[in-house]
Order: sequence, then C-alpha cells, then structure tokens
Amino acid sequence: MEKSLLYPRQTASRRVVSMNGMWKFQFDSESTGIASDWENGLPESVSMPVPSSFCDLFTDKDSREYTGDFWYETDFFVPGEWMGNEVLIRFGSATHKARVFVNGLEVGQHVGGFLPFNVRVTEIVRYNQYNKLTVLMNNELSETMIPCGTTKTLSNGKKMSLPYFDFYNYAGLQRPVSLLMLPKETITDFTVNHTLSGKDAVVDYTVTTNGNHEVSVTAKDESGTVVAEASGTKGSLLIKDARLWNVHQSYLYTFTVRIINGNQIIDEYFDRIGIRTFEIQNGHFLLNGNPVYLKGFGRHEDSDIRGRGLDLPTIKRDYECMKWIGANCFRTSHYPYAEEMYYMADEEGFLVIDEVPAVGMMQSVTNFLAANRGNQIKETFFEKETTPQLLEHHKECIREMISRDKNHASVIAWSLLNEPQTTHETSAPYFEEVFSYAKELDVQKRPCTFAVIMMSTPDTCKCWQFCDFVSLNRYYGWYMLGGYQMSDAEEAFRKEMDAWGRIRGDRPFIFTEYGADTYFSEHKLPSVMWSQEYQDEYLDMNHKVFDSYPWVQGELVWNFADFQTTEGIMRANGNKKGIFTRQRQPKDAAYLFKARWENMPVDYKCGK
Ligand code: EVA
Repeated sequence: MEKSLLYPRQTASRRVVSMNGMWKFQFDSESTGIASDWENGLPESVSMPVPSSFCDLFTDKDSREYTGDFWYETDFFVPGEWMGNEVLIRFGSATHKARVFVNGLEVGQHVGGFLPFNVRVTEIVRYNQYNKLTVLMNNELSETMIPCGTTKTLSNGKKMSLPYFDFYNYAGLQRPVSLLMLPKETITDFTVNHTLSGKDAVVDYTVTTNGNHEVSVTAKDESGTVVAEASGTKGSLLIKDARLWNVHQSYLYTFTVRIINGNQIIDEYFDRIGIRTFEIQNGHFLLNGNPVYLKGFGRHEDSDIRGRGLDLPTIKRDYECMKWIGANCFRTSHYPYAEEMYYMADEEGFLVIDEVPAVGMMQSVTNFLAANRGNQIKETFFEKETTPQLLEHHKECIREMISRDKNHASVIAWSLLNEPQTTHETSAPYFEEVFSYAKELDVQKRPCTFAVIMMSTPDTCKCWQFCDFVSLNRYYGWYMLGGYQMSDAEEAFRKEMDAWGRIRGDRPFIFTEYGADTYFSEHKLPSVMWSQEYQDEYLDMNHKVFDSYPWVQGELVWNFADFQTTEGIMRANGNKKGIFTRQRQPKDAAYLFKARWENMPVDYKCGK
C-alpha cells in the first residue's frame, strides 16, 4: 500500500487530513543533522510554508542558492479512532531526495523530486496524541538522477547547483503533504482503458487490492445516475450512449471502486474520469476517432515567491489564459506536474503531453546553449559508468508517472526525455529500454515521444525512430541565424524540414519548442531581438514554415510564461520566452496567437 499512487480522497473508508501549513525548517550544510539527533527535532529552525519551494522566500543569497541537506519538521495529531487501520503520510513530492522520520524513527525514503510517495507509519505513531515528523532532504544534482546536473563546491566551501538544464533548481516540499487513514484491506490501484463501439463505450478496468474480498465498480454520470456496474478485480463496464470527453468539452464519469463483504464496505475509492480514445493513424492524432491539431505551450511550474510550490490561484489563472488564447494542449516540460494540474486539465478539456524529469542528458552547462558542445564531447552521455544507475532511476520515474497519471483523459502521450544526446549510436540502447518500458506499463498504449534538440537533425539523430510522433525543439531565428538573418533562418529551417519529410514515414511531427526571449518592456520599430516586435516576427516566420508542411500536426510554443533560471549571461533574471509574463499578463505575441489559434479548426490540416 506504500507503493499505491492513488490520489488522496475521503470516502466511506478513507480519511485524509491535510498537513499543509507553516512547518519548521533548517539547513544542514555539514550534514551533521543525523549525528546531532535532528530527527527528534530541529535545534535552530525557521518557519517554512508547505507547500512551497524554499528558495525565493529568503532575502539573502546563501539561502536562496543553498545546495545540500536541509530539514523540515512538523507535529501532527493522529485520531484515536483510527487505531486498527493503516496510517500513512503522503508527499505530493519532495525535491529531490527525502528520508522521512516519525517520532525519531526512519520510516521511508524517496528519490526523485516530482512524483508522490507514501510512508507507512501505522505502528510508529502514537494514537490520540501529537507525533513528530521530520524530513531530511537534499537538492543536489548528479548524473545518477533526473534531472541531471552536478554540484560544485566554491572555494569558500559552499556548494552550488550546476543544472544541465535551463530552469531554476527549486527545491523543498513543493506539493501538498497529507495524513491518510486507510483500511487494512485496501484498494491499491485502479486502471481503465476505453474502447468505443458506435454510440457506446466499453471501459475495461483492473483493480488491485491487498486482500481477497469481492470488488465492485460503479460508473455514475455527471447527474449522479448509475450508468454501469460490474464486479471482480478485472472486468468491463458497458456505458450506453456514452458522453465522450473532448477538447474543451469535458465530461467526467465518477468511477467508484469498492471492496465489499456482503453489505459492508471494506474500502472505497473513486475517481472522475473522462472516456475517450487517443491514437495516431495515417499521420494524424485522433481523439475519439477525429483528427486534432495540437496548439499550446511548453510550460513550467513556476511563479513569484513560491517558485515551484503548488499554487491553486496560479493554476486557475493559467487555465484562464490558455483558454482565452485558444490553446488546447501543453507539455509538462520538464517534469510531471502537481496532480491538481491534471485534474483541472480533465475538467477543462486540455490535452497533456506528460513528461518525465529526464532533462539534462547531455554534458553541457545548460543544454539549450552548449548543445553542440554536448554532441561533440568524446564520452557519450549514455555510456558512462553511472548510466546503469541513471537508467534504473529513469525507469522508476516512468513507472511512478504512468502509475499516477494513467487514468487521466487529458494525458494523451508520454514524453520520455527532453533534449538528450542522440548523435551517437550508444544512445540507442538506452532509448530502446525506456521506450519499451513505457509501452509495456501503459494499458492505454499512449503514443511516446521525446523532445529532439536542434543539433539532432535528420542526418545525425540516431533515436528519432523510437518516437510514435516526433517532437522538435527548434530555434531558427533565435539561437541560430537571428535578427536580420531571419530569411536565412527560414531557408535553413525549410531545408531541415524537407530532409525530415524524406525519412519520416507516416509519423506526425509537432514542435514542442520554438520561441524568442522577449522583454515585456521593450518595443522597437523596426524590431531588434528581445523586443516584442521581434517575437512577433519570429513567430510569424515559424508559423509560415509549419503551415507549409501538412505532416506538422502541432505547435507548442516555448514558453507559456517567463520563468526563473540560474543566473548567467544568457539569461536576464530568467528565461523571457514567455507569451505571458511571469505574472501572467499577455505580451503582444499573445494576441498573435489568439488570432491564429481561435481561427484554426480543431482538425486543422486534416480536414475531411
Ligand atoms: C530555451 N530551450 O532555450 C529552452 C530551454 C528548454 O528553456 C530548450 O528544452 O531547448 C530547452 O528547457 O529557452
């Protein structure tokens, strides 16, 4: 049951108590916390909100840039009535590593900063009393974990993170933490897969439990009417005249799973799930059998002050902006987002390409810049001594992501890496492993892809064939042939596209990134790079190219909003390629997109 990644829900048999709030916090730069018994309480803590990244809350630079071990602490009450049941603590995420202690005893560990995990504390907690939770965390980057990077020690002894990626290495307890009460015999997993037959839908399901009692599954429509019922741990629900989930037209059925013993409910879990199919056929994405062109964004979980901490008002504002502009899709670049983001996508009818945190798999400072260098380095990224360990962790993240997100109607595809090194044959076996692993795990057999870096071209890329659809990150007119060279950029771009066209077979292509850094404050006529005018010209050129290749079946611009990165000469307090500012106000380009996307039919370029 610790392994179960079901969403925390209150039901007839389950209790969820939020542990969010103001916790205690302390840096442990010498890693002496354990030797000093900090698991029993932090000696000199400061207050720290959960959920939030810790970084941008401080006013001094050492705290913001802190790299190493750090601790959280809180006290929590366990109701006496829970005795005889199972008690767990669920972390929405802990970035990037965590060791969890309750009342001074270690109860669990987790590696990987963007997926949930549970620790079981049934025998350790004191009932009807307060208990102490402490968490020892670490935010150092390495090449054995994703996202990849390294840690440098400055001559003053302080550590700093050197990400191989272009987003700030925010850390902390960035997502909700909950106290769960579950029955001893419990539902640990629930999986659905949909097929359509005429006006009806068949939902094949599997339920996993840790016991032997009977299992029942009920589907209710949005009015609360039961529309189908079945029993057994595996079965099918026939839903007559099914209301399908669609882009911007969501419809969610409530599936309730029970373990029963006669009339007694032993355990109950429910989820609101849209019924839809998604597949690729003849070079098109088909949602419920109908072609759909993907339009939207690469994004980040990123906002002022809270960093990558879950912030529901920001999520709400983001969906409003995405609807306003006419988008229908986004990629969770470069890591799986908080679960609340996917539930909202289900409700709003957005398509999500769900990305595992496999970014920085190229030896470089930030892989957007030193791509060429990365590709030229002698030692290839996927044949290092550390590769087996990295692969194992990467697969574990894929397993956790698919297990967590597999039932969301909004999730249409898995992105298994972002901009890895692909120009050497030694990359291929690694890719083969991760692609076949994802395929094997996902009952819905969603298409899989990875985002292909600029320097991985039709003649150099050894791995694009693993993709069911190819996702290109391209910056013609920005990193390459920018400014007055725009016409040459267009020519070079078309040349590359023509080459892809010759080898692609019938795979659809999408752009998972294209964009230009743009200052909200900057206007210039005629344009210069970084001005709002230039962003528009850059986008117009790119769209002209996309529009002339019918097999380009989607465009996800980089980025939805300006976002924080590590400081450096290439970034002026963050990446400014946002179509919206970090405060979610539109740049001029937002109106360009609104005009383009609102006038695009859903089946753009695939009209029947
Ligand atoms: C950029 N380019 O240069 C972006 C990065 C992104 O932020 C990329 O995938 O190729 C990366 O993370 O703005």
